[in-house]
Parts: sequence; structure tokens; C-alpha cells
Amino acid sequence: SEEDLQAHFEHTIERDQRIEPRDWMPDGYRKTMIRQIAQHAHSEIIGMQPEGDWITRAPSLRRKAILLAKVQDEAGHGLYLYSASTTLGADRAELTDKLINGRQKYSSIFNYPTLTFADVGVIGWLVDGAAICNQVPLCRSSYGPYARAMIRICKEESFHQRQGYELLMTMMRGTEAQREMVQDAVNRWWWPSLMMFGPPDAESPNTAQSMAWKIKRHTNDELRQRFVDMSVPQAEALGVTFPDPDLQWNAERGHYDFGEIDWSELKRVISGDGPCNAERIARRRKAQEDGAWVREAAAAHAAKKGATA
Ligand code: FAQ
Repeated sequence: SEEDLQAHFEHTIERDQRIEPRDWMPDGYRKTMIRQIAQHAHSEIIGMQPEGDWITRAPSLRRKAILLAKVQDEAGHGLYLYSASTTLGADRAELTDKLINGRQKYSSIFNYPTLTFADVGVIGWLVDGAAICNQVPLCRSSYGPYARAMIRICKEESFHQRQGYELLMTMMRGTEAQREMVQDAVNRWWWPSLMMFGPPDAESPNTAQSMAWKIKRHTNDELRQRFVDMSVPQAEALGVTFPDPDLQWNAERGHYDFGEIDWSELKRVISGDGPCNAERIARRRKAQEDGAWVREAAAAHAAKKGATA
């Protein structure tokens, strides 16, 4: 009966075991999982654009090869995640349609421009750093296909993060102008990186239920604090500062205190009004339209093969 199924589901969650695609799950769980996985997949795909803008302008063949590989990894992450969403009954074409029609979200962070090559390094260091901080606990998320996808994704993200940090170290050993470029990029990306973790706990409508279902293992504010704590010594080692006069060690809490985040900015960017939202979606829409003939040809080929098999 429905009650037995519900009890079995709850027992599975309680014992820290995984929910698998064929298992019964409450509609709300399925909906939440599809929402989070789709948003995550869209972020990876839209996230190819800010760095992708620098592939043709990378300063050396080595940097270009590294950047190409990183952006390709992001495409791969998007694809595993769309696959994970289909195990819940989602339709990938429909998810893409919702993205390009503004009916599904992607991470706010990808709506900011990449003005100099230092931004490529800072995205690796801070944006991938924040992504890892958020995603390592998701390797223990209760939905099996999502948790397993996270393991591989996190390994690749760690490599991306080191890549960004190494790029910045190199620039910091360069000229004064290069050091200024790095500091300027850090100034522009620091606050948006903190916003990646989502609204504060008191204003996060999904956290309580997602924690109860063990989809999320920590709250938005817990992960944001963890990220601040790990980033400060990295900034010191690099020789840059964060644009926050309130940032300081609090011995009593055993954490860094930091200034108030401009939540109105996050709201604006999420609702479509960030610096690059229109540009990002227009580009994604064009790629989808330009690729239509490939999808049609592949479907026609598959139908033909199916007919003769
Ligand atoms: N941007 O109730 P909550 C990457 C939405 S990393 C946009 O707290 P939740 C790697 C939220 O969806 C980036 N929307 O929601 C990479 C919800 O929407 P609703 C992607 C945001 O889900 C690096 C509403 O606000 N990572 O791509 C944001 O419990 C470099 C209320 O929020 C993931 O997606 C935001 N920052 O917690 C690629 C990780 N924050 O209900 C390329 C998986 C919140 O209206 C280059 N996701 N919202 O539909 C998660 O861990 C969670 O979904 C959170 C939000 C923590 C993002």
C-alpha cells in the first residue's frame, strides 16, 4: 500500500541508504530532485560561456589547451546531470526548452562578464572552489544517480580549481599590471561567489525539506561559512585581499566573520536582471536552433536503422 511504500522510503533515508530510480518516492521528492538536478545541469552548460569567451584570446597555446579542456569538462558535467534527471522521468528536450524560455533557473554566478584573462583564473579558484564546497557533501545526497555523478564531477572540479589557482600564482609573479588585474578580478567575483550558496537560511524555502530528505547535507549558510574560512588563507598565500572591510577572524566562533551580502543583487540576478542574463540565454537559444538539423538527422538515422534491424 501507499503507506508501506512511504514507510520504506523513510526507512531508506533514515539508514543513509540511497533512493534509486525504480524505488517509490514521494512526488515532492521527485520534483525537488528534478528541479535541483536540472538547475545544476543548466548551470554547467551556461557556465561554459563566461570562460568560453576567452578560448580564442588565451595568452599562450598551453593556456588555450587547458581552457578548452576545462570548458569541455563542463559540457560533460551538464550531460551526466541531464542523464541523472531522466532517471526521474524528466525529458531533456523539455528541460532545455524551459531554460531558454526563462522558466528554469541556473546559477546566478554565470551572469557576470569575464573582462580580463585574470577572470579565468578567479573563476577556477573561487567559482570552482565554491562549487566543490557545495558539491562534496552532495556525493552523499540521498538520490543514487545524482550522488554518483557528483563523485566524478567533484574530482574534475578539484582539478579545475587548482588550474585557476596556478594561473593566478603565475600572474602574481608577473608585472605590477598583472597583479592589479588579479586583484581587480577578485574584487569583482568575491561577493557573487558568496551568493552562489543561495539565500540565507532564514529565507531559503527549500532547505528544511531537502535536509530532511538528505538531498542537502548542510544549509546554505553553513557551506558559505566553510567557503569563506577556506578561502582567506588561500588569498593570503596568493597575495590578494577580499573587498570586505568586515572580514576578520573570530576566535570565539572559530570562523571568519564577514560583511552583509547584498541580497537584493542576488534576487535581481536570479530574476533575470543581471549584467549578462539576456546575452547568456540568447547564446544558448541560438546554439539550440543551430543544432536542430543535427538532432533531426540523428533521429532520422536512428529511425531508419530501427526499421531495418
Ligand atoms: N543562483 O530554497 P533555496 C557549477 C534558487 S556550480 C540561482 O535555498 P535550494 C560548476 C533555488 O534554486 C553552480 N538560483 O534552494 C561550474 C530556489 O529556486 P526555486 C551550480 C538560486 O535548491 C563552475 C530558490 O532560489 N551548482 O555549475 C541560487 O535548496 C565553473 C530558493 O533557494 C548547483 O546547482 C543561485 N545562486 O538551494 C561550472 C549545485 N541560489 O525554488 C562552470 C546544486 C538559490 O524558485 C564553471 N544545487 N537559487 O526553483 C544546490 O546545492 C542548491 O540547489 C542551492 C540552492 C544551494 C544552489
